[in-house]
Amino acid sequence: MDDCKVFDAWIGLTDVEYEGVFKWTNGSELSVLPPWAGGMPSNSGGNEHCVHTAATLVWNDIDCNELFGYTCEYL
Ligand SMILES: [Ca+2]
Repeated sequence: MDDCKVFDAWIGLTDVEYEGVFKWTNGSELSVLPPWAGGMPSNSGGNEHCVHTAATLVWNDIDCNELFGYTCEYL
């Protein structure tokens, strides 16, 4: 494979239940210090309740209806 690109991807983190309280979609608490992008989470427009990684691997909250790839946890 000669092209391995980093792209936006959902990571399964959301604050849809309580604004500003981010949890994993399996209900577990966030136990790490999030590597937020500068100024994030912003809840821009009051409608950014899902978190994705940006190209530089920092995290950003954004509208849950955006179309991105996703990241899976390997168990
Ligand atoms: Ca944001």
